[in-house]
Amino acid sequence: MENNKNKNIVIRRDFLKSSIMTSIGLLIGTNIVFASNFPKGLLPIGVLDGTLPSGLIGKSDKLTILNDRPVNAETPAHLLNDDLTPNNLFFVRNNGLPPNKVDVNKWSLTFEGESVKNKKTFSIEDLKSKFKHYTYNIVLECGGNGRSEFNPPAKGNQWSTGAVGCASWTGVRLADVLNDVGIKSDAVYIGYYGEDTHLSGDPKKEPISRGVPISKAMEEESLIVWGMNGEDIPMLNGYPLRLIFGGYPASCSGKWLSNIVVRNKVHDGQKMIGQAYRIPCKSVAPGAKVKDEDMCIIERMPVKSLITYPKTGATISLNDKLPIQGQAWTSSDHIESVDYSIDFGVTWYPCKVELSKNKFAWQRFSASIAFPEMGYYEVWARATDSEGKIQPIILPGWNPKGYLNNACHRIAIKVQ
Ligand SMILES: Nc1nc2c(c(=O)[nH]1)N[C@H]1C(S)=C(S)[C@@H](COP(=O)(O)O)O[C@H]1N2
Ligand SMILES: [Mo]
Repeated sequence: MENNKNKNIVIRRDFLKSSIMTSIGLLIGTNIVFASNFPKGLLPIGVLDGTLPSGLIGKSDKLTILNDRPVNAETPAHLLNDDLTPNNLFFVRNNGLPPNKVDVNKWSLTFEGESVKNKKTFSIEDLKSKFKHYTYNIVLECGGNGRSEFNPPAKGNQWSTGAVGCASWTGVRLADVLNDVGIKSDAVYIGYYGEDTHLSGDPKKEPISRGVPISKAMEEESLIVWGMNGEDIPMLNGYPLRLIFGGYPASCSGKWLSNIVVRNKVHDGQKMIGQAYRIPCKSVAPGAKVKDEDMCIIERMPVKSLITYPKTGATISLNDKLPIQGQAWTSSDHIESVDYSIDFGVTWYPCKVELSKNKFAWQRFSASIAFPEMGYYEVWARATDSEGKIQPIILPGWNPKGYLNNACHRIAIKVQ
């Protein structure tokens, strides 16, 4: 049965491949320029859309809701055009249920674990008064962003491109606080605990408790923050206190932060072990089953970009040039260049790329595009970072849980 089903899908794909250009062309009412350049298995995106209404506290109804228990909502690409993503548009990825009531004055953060010299607790006021404040613009991107493109599909939230945002975060350096607490020389990892509760309602179960290597914790951009874009952090994004680690999967950036453990081994909290937030240590064939011991923790996130203007599906006159804008980001020092293509990746032209305020912020790119004739086009963008790493055009390394899809973003344009 299963086999037959797969066979049908294959047959259907071939059928689609042969007739797709005509039928999609009819559907969008135009011809598809450069159709002969379509990579195998790539379908035009001009016919896809679907944003749902929303009821998220403090969040815009323009977010796309993937799940409401726990809450998971992403930002459509054209709403990520700002250098700083507004708080009400910033994506939400919850693994459990946010705390019911938060009293900022009673909130505390405790440092403990086998590699602290002495257990120590701070109020938010202590953190604010004892340590120097820093503000950095930092991108948070869920490790599963782009999962919806995996084939065979990966279970979990079917994020398209919007489990990402860049905000200005204000707080103190984690390193300053760790140095004040005093850590032993055998410390290798930190782990976080938050005040959210497990979906089951069982208070003994953690929804998530992840962390980072001590070297990452000690970086200057690694923060404990209370401010987001000059305001309190929204409830759904971790009010009143959270961690921020630039360039790592956002799952490391613990929300509703109440405890930090300093570990003498890799932290083994909820979703650090098994297959969660891990990829095969060595690449595998699509659909492969991988043993837990052959899965490695995701650390640095790959280079990526999004076209944030115009919105996919835009129409333009052949006499006009199309201005495009977008954001690109990396876990290396900075974005070196961004190129665009309007012929399905055959030829590429450079975009203008702005400098960022600090490492781990995203960088704006722009270009002005002239089209050769009327018809359906796709604009693709491809970023290269300061380590020379380039985005792949299609889904890179399939992995069982659907992480790290940094394939080029593309938008549909109709020229008439
Ligand atoms: N306490 C706690 N921290 C958490 C989570 C969570 O469910 N609980 N989700 C993590 C994951 S998987 C991601 S992608 C980011 C999402 O941050 P955001 O909701 O502010 O966008 O928070 C991380 N920190
Ligand atoms: Mo995530």
